[in-house]
Amino acid sequence: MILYRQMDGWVVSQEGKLWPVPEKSLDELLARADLHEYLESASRSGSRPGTVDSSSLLPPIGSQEIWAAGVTYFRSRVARMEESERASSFYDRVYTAQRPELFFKCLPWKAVGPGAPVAIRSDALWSVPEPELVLVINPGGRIVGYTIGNDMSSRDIEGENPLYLPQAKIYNRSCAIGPGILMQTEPLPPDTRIELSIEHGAETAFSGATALAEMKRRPEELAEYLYRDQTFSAGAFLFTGTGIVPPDSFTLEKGDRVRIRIEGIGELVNPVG
Ligand code: DO4
Ligand code: MG
Repeated sequence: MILYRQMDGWVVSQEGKLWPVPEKSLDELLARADLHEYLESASRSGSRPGTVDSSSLLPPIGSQEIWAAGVTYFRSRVARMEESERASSFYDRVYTAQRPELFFKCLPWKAVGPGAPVAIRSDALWSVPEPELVLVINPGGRIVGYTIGNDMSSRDIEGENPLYLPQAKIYNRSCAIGPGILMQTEPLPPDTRIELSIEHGAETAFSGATALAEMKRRPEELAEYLYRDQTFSAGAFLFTGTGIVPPDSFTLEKGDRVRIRIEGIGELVNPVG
């Protein structure tokens, strides 16, 4: 059961059928204690044959803040230790520490949806997309769904000094989410694949894949740390970190196309504008 946000409202898609959700916002939905039962039973009885118009989807979010976890995969630890020679031990230490790295990524209305351009910082020389599983968490701290995210990053700025992380991560159109939210509370299977491909004209400039089993931390653990001593009255979105980093010789260019697939959720495609 996938929840999409179309121009004219929210819709549940299940087994080739669509059910227009009467609630106007994700905030209202995430506030429901019976969310999954409600969507399941209402959509089963009221849905009609149809598919979503994937050319006009909006970012599937309401007023939830977007946060991110970092260095949760070995590949991310290695890449960051390489790019930040003077501060490399920070990344090694956070990878093995009990407390995860969590950082603020984006206000919800700044995230772009499927098909909308993501951007490269004008003062960055080395940029990459970060393909990540994103947890959708309700106000009570429970994971109620999963979507796909692109945590665009400027590697040279972060590598120069870890204190520049917010500038490397937070700028206009640096965050993409979508296409929809897989509504389920059960954990995703560990062999769930995450795939990234970057198209440069007619060529594939980079492609890579990982599996959720490679993630060092459990999604529930990340959600628990995020909600520790912090209230999210509308719920929150939490990126879970990247396990795919292109080689150091690669930098994203305007006109490239970033394609991220997560099994069971779908595909998020964004041009680089
Ligand atoms: O430590 C900096 C950010 C890490 C990150 O965004 C990731 O591992 O995905
Ligand atoms: Mg990231």
